[in-house]
Amino acid sequence: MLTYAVTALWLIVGTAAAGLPYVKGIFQRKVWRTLLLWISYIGLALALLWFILMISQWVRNGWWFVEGIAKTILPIMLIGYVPLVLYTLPLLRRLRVSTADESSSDSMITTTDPRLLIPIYAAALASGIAAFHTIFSQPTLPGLLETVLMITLYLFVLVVPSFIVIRRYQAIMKGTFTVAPLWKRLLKFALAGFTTAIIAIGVVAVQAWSDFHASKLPEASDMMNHRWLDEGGGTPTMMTGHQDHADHANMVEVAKLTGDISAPADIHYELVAQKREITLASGAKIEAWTYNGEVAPELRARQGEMVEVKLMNRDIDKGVTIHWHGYNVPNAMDGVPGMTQNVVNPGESFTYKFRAEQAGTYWFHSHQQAAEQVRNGLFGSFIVEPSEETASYDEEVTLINHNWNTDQGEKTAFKDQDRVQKMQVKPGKTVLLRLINANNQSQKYLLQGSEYKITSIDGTPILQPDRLSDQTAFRLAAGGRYDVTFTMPNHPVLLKLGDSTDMEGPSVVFYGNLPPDPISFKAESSLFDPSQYGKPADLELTSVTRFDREFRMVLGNRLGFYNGKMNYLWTINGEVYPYTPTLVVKEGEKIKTTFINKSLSEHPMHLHGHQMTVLKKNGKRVPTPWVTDTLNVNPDEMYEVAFIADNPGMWMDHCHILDHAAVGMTLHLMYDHVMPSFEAGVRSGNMPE
Ligand SMILES: [Cu+2]
Repeated sequence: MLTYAVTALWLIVGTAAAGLPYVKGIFQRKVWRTLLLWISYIGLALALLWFILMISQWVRNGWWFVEGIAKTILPIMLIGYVPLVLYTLPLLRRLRVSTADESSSDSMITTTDPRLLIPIYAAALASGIAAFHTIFSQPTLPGLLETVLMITLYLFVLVVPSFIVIRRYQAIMKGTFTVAPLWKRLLKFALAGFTTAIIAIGVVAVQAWSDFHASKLPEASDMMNHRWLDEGGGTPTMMTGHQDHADHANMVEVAKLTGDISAPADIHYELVAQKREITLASGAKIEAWTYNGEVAPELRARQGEMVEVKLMNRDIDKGVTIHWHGYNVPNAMDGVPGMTQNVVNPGESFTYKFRAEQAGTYWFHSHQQAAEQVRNGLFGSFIVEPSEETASYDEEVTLINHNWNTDQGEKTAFKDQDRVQKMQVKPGKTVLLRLINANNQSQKYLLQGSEYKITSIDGTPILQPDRLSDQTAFRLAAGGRYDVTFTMPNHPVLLKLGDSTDMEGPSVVFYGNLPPDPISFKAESSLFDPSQYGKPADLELTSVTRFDREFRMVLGNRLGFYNGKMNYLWTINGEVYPYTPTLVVKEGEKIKTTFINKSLSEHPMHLHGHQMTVLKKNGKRVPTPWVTDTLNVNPDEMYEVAFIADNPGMWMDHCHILDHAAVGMTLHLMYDHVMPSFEAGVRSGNMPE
């Protein structure tokens, strides 16, 4: 907003200044020049404010939030503003107090001085560029080439107005200048503005044209970016120097990374992907894509069991897979088409088999064209009971929420329940709620009528969880899970999705004898913060002082093309997949990743096959590090997380707002001794994003 206002101000100043030599009358001149000077002061003050805001963001959030702007926009702003301060403002000040004969040629020379006018146009254009880039295209990790190119294009656009100003000045100096009638002057001015705009549009169009062509996805790819292998500053890997790493011994293919599945299955499920019309509790209908014709079927296993799930595809045209979200299965069972398997087309099947090592609340979903398929319903819950029954609960409820496209518009529901659900629970009983957010954005939950505890985050138990008051709301990342327990009191307990003031969201009423009517919610007074909750767990990664590799993922946004379509792009390190870097690690290493969100949206960052331990938030150590597989990173936030590279393979690391991943907000983690087995793209029909 600030930069847009500054741009507008300089355009006004520029227009008014161009008319300076033609103002008639001593009084009018005085007013005109005074106004000009003051508007210029305001413009300069606002530009200064922009600069101060940038510095303060640097101080508050860190260098990575301003690095792109500082390297590209700041030089342009300086080119625009330094001459303005050095020449234009002193000239304007002198003009205002000038007592010279107003009709003299001296005055004419001063008011048409290029040093008066060109810096104003330069400031206007610089501010305009700053405004555009702040919202539509934040530069991220720019190279010297990008900076030089931007400055060159900027100077190029300034050529036309500068040329006109200089020519008029030369005519005056030579004495060949004549004052043309007003309409002629206005026409000339408009023409000059028009030409400048055409040149600016031309520059943007040429860039867009080349972006459009460069954005087309390859027909086939092994999903690695061989031109940007990021080794995180660690020791050389087998992939260093981009050598053909297949030459080495001890290489292993993704398809072979199944883990030991020779033992017979302890539990077997069959899931048939199929289209089915589903009716929500409210009567709204969905043309759903389902597993087994159900909304969010639940698969259960006991820790230690060998789980076998046969996936069949009846009629999902583009094919399906199953990805076990948050579950660290061996790579070949991860369900990413084109990376860990081929997509399961109609009439085909694929059997997943893995040992259920982790207990807790998880979910599964298709990873083929995930933005569309998950939205349409290809997901379910996956619950693993601990091998040793330590459960301290009597009742257990899985609540998986999703946003449906129905014939009556968008509806949020727990499974197919988009209204109030009522559940009877005997007072004194302990209730475990397994909450899973299968929605495409973070969600707020309110539990009122009882104190409660959050006993587990993303499947990992919290050590000695504190009691939370029923005025505390909590928020789950897209794809995240919390286990919540409470003891049933003598009065009803209410759970609600969404804001307390909005009664639209689905809710659950737990009651002993009679359900209350009507139900109401109080506004919450605080929001749960996992970074200071319970007792700090004794986690291996919290005491590590030196990591083997450190990666940086700067999350940004820019307007651009993805696969030939104009989109608002969500970028990692300034790029969209397949141009995002491939992170390379060696088995056994300890890895740190820093997420820096300088974009305008939250991004739930999800790493496949590993759990991340959150170490720092905004540069400060968190009091209670916690383990997660889906970390919501809000705008202006910075998190440091760590993981152990203990699950060889190729793994996706992406934003779980699946629409963001679909336009490129994804990259891949590659173990250096692993070779791809599959290909993605239209040739194979494997569409993982
Ligand atoms: Cu995102």
